[in-house]
Amino acid sequence: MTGVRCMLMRGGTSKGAYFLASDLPADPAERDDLLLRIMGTPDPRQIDGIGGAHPVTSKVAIIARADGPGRDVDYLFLQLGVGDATISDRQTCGNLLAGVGQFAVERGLVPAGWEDTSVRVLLLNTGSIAVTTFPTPGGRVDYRGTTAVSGVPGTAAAVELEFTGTAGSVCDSLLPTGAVSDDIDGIQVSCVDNGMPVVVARAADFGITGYEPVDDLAADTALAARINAVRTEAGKLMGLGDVTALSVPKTTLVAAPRDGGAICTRTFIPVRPHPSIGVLGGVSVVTALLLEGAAGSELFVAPPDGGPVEIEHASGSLAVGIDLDTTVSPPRVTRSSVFRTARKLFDGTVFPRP
Ligand code: NQM
Repeated sequence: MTGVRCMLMRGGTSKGAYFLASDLPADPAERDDLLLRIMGTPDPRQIDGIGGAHPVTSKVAIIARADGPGRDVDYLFLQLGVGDATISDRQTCGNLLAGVGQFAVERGLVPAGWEDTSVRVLLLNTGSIAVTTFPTPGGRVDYRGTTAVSGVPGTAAAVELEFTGTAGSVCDSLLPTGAVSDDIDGIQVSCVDNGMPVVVARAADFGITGYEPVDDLAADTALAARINAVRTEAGKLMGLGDVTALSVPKTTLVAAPRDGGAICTRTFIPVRPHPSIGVLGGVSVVTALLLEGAAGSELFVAPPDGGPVEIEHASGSLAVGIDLDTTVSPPRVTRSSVFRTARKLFDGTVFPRP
């Protein structure tokens, strides 16, 4: 039986299989079929593959040496379904991005610096560039460190991710419906794409407080149906067409912060509750809430010192550094950054289901 070289990594609060593009078939249909069999999709438990039975652990990163100027590597992200045989390149993933630089160094695509290494990454799904910086003492990747990430036990080495040019990277523009807010089925929503297409709405408008534990939300099938109806309609307004089989847009329901952050969130990917919040998903939510008149913007408490925006979520909080262009009205997020951690879990050969 033929195996495929693969590294399993935790990136931020997600986990995925990382491959060199050259270790996979060049034909996308052949590649996708192979990846579904590697991850164990379709099966709610992914029992015959290495997927973790949740969208945040059913992810693939494919990395290649840069195929053009201005960056070091190219990163293609694929979101695999769990119970459904779907595979989509219509979104990127900022969490798996947290392991891309280290993977590139470990596979010899990029030389390591003596203390830190910065890798310029082209996000092939969206066309934007991110810079990832991580420790490489003595020229070797060191995953150990003291940085904690909500939703991940223990601590590990900090990975800084910096994003530019994310506005409208999946849809055509930052506000793909052309408006700061829209009405869908009597619910005020704001549809934004600052690296991830997200529908933002008030939790109260969906009949929840926005502080519920993830398990309660996961058991609420009426809520899932409501979210699905709204996001399907939003997908059309956002120019994404029929999003039934797509993982975007995500939905984030917001409530007033209650742990000292700027906003409290519960996110659905696309209808299953996220244990925390995605990286670019978080950037897009903050961007929406900075717009006057956006759904839930009145609940947003801006940090007093212009420091990072703390997004409260179901397992803690995510701090997002935001650079604002205040010369335009409303202000625009021009650059964003987050700290994550990542860890190599295994490096070896994976054997796909026949
Ligand atoms: O928004 C989950 C995750 C993500 C995506 C999702 C992400 C991002 O937590 O950049 O990281 O929204 O499906 O990995």
